[in-house]
Amino acid sequence: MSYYYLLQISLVLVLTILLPSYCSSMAVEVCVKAAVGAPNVLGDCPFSQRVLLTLEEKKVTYKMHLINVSDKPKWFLEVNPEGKVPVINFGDKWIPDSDVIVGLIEEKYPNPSLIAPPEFAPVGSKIFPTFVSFLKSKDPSDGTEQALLDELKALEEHLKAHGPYVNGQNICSVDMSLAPKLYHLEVALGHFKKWSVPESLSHVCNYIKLLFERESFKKTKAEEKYVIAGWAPKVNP
Ligand SMILES: N[C@@H](CCC(=O)N[C@@H](CS)C(=O)NCC(=O)O)C(=O)O
Repeated sequence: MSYYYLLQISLVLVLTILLPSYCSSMAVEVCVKAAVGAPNVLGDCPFSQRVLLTLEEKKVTYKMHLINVSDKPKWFLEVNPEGKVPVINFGDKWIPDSDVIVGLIEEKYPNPSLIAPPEFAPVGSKIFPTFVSFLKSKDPSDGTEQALLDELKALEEHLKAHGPYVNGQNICSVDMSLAPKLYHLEVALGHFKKWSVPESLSHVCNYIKLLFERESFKKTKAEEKYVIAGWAPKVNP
């Protein structure tokens, strides 16, 4: 066997087997929020959980950095001057914004696909802001509760027609975004207002149950006490 033949074989081996397996073994790194008052515990950021959920559902190996957002480490601010979590690193630079991040995860790890039809992208998108207004409201007659109920009813109608998930039988990117927000809604409104999603919205209740039962969700959620601690200063400033 000639020297050049051996060299060629080695090159092919490196390019087709060793290099790809080395690259795929390099874990994706992701910075997420640490719990309020517990910097070594996963915190209550719904945007961070959305990214973690997406990685979990796609079975991507990742290394998590917990960031104490009230005392951000110097290295974190150097790589991400805006200082918000989540940020992700696929091997070269840190990328912020959960919308951008989940789009990139989908591109790099297309299986299983979490892509939803574009017309489903806005489903449930006003639930989080209406929940926050209702949570902060001190005036029971200011319409914030009704505004939230209207958004939940719209989700109910969507799920009735297309459920059990937003895009049918399989979970999709819209569910990844909504699940952590519905968790905050349940925990914070339950705690601060003794309020819960009406049982008459049966498709929404079933949807919430399905989402919260998923292993990916259980693994990436913040403990209830940290969700409450996170909202407390906003509810009673
Ligand atoms: N639009 C951003 C929002 C991210 C965001 O607001 N993160 C919060 C935590 S939930 C944060 O980093 N807060 C700390 C700060 O703003 O200093 C996304 O979707 O990633």
